[in-house]
Amino acid sequence: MESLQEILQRPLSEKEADCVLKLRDTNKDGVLEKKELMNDLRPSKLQLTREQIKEIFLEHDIDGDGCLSVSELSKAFNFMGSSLSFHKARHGMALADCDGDGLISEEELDKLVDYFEKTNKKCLKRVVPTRSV
Ligand SMILES: [Ca+2]
Ligand SMILES: [Ca+2]
Repeated sequence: MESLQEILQRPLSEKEADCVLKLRDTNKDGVLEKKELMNDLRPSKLQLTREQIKEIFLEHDIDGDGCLSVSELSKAFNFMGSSLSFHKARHGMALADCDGDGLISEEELDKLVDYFEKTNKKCLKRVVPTRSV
């Protein structure tokens, strides 16, 4: 699985470019300025609004069925810099999938955003982030 750093080393697909723009374009004018590119994007410093998190999840609906599968979730977590993204995707799925169909629909997405925010806060509490491979 690729990290954001690895993704940025190759040409981006249009979806990925949109996502990067969303993460980087802090003043939302659709143009990436040098100082925006220089922002530290480590997860603990990512200040995403709920709407942004939602949009990023929705943009990872790779097969376009309007729902997020575990593998799509895991890519989204990975994109937002989460470690253990697959584990978190499965955990988030278990928490947010109310009807148990194994997919996150748009109505279920709110719970997933809650989960993402919770796991991100946990990261913040850690004084020294551990990097496990
Ligand atoms: Ca999908
Ligand atoms: Ca569901």
